[in-house]
Amino acid sequence: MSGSVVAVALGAVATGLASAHPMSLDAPLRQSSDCDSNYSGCVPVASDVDCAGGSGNGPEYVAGPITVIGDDIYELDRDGDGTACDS
Ligand SMILES: [Ca+2]
Repeated sequence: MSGSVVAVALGAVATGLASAHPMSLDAPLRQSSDCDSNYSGCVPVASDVDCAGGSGNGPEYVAGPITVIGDDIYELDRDGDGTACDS
């Protein structure tokens, strides 16, 4: 139970940051409206993305493993080894 509480709290923080900062900062997010440039492969651009099959609450999900090539803005790489959704 405490794990899901932490996940919800992290999601709330991420949502707050996303709404406080428009996407037109200097982050390279304008290449496509479909895939997030912080990850190899195609991670959706959404208010939050979680690993498919995990305990995340979405609204978008992605199946790993995925390599983090920028900032892990969706906190998909929980163990910090550079590969997201690998466990
Ligand atoms: Ca990892």
